[in-house]
Amino acid sequence: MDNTLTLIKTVYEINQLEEFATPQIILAGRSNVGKSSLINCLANRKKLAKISSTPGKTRSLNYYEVDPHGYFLVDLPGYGYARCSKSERAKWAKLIDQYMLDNPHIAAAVVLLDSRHSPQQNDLDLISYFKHCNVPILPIMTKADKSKQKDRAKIQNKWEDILKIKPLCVSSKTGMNRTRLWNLLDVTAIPELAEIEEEKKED
Ligand SMILES: Nc1nc2c(ncn2[C@@H]2O[C@H](COP(=O)(O)OP(=O)(O)OP(=O)(O)O)[C@@H](O)[C@H]2O)c(=O)[nH]1
Ligand SMILES: [Mg+2]
Repeated sequence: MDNTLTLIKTVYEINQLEEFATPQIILAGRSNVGKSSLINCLANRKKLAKISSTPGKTRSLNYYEVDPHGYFLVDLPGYGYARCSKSERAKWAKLIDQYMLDNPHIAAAVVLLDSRHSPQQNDLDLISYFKHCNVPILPIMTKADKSKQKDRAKIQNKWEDILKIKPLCVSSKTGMNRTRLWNLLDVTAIPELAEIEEEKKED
């Protein structure tokens, strides 16, 4: 059975944050990298998360519940959006810091990287931030339909050198690696699911 996603909470201000004792996987990445599109692709719905060609569309922390497993995907606001004001950027940073602070329920951060571009400083900064917070990273390369396999492999290797993990290439347009990504998310949020799958194979 396919997982389903339901938006259960949207947070714009620090005082709207609440502690959920539920495993959480963060989705993060530069503005316009394709976070909202990936959520819609995973959900198999066109308009669950708002998509726009204007960068910086998502300005809130969005909690999506994953059924039947019961963990959350948490979409973080895009960063690196040059046209938004300094004070707005500082507000986002504070909201994210507060969300991360003393949150033992974060299982991992999916870091979305554009498969057409070499590693960029703001991607590296985001990765350092999660490392500093002791949050494991799952690198994902987005918009794979927009690049040639050969070019993508070069970028993938560069990331592998830096992260020591090979990013999974996905496309929200074609659905490439959608099921693999769901499996990865499921076992990262609920490690026991990996054991259950193994047992099924042995039976
Ligand atoms: N061809 C192609 N286009 C994509 C893909 N994913 C996203 N896009 C396009 O890229 C643009 C930005 O996508 P969004 O999903 O809104 O990006 P975002 O990361 O949520 O952006 P912010 O909300 O600004 O942080 C839109 O025009 C999408 O249609 C993909 O896999 N393939
Ligand atoms: Mg978005």
